[in-house]
Amino acid sequence: MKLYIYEHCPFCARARMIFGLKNILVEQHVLLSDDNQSPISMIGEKMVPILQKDDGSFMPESLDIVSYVDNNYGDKPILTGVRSSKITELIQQIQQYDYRLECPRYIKMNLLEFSTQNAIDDFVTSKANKMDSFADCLVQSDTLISAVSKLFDKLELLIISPNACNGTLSLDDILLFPTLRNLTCVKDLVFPKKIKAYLQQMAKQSKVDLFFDRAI
Ligand SMILES: N[C@@H](CCC(=O)N[C@@H](CS)C(=O)NCC(=O)O)C(=O)O
Repeated sequence: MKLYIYEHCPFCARARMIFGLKNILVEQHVLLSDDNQSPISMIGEKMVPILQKDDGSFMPESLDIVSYVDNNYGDKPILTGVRSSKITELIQQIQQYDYRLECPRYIKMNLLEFSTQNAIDDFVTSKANKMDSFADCLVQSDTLISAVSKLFDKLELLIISPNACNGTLSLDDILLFPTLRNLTCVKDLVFPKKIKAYLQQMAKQSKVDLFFDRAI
């Protein structure tokens, strides 16, 4: 199987996780951010992740990919744990702030999808009407970091184990880890102890890298 992704894409991280967690080999291919043609030729629109199955057909939508792999590969499904509405709520609250912290940083981190100037320009243009300018977002960093930190204090109390946020792997891990992982690109954001241990353990288990080493 082959997975088409962007390195920064949290939806792609969801799909990557299930392969890593189940120890299933998948070839990962990073598309350039301005490559419209490849995804359109596969699924009819510009969107990643895209899974190319063994039979050559293409599957979009991160959660469909997760469910397909979990139910059809390996001994048995692993996302069996019960979900927590408190985790869902906190993810939604973090997502009010994270995009503005991350987007201006992504383009400076030598990610493969941004390896040409045109790919960077295309990304910046695509966000221009949807959010504050990247320069304005960077100015807001301290305020945004402070808001995320307050939510981290609440999340810290909810993490039951570094191996699975609710104690047993569940869809919550597939949703929570990518959200936290992307925030590791923010240098001045402090991760409380349990959240950091969760990030590090989940990165190891799922084989999805963190951004601490290139945080800005
Ligand atoms: N519902 C989709 C959302 C995927 C998505 O929004 N991917 C973004 C990248 S993070 C994308 O491909 N956007 C189109 C673009 O980059 O132009 C999923 O869960 O897979």
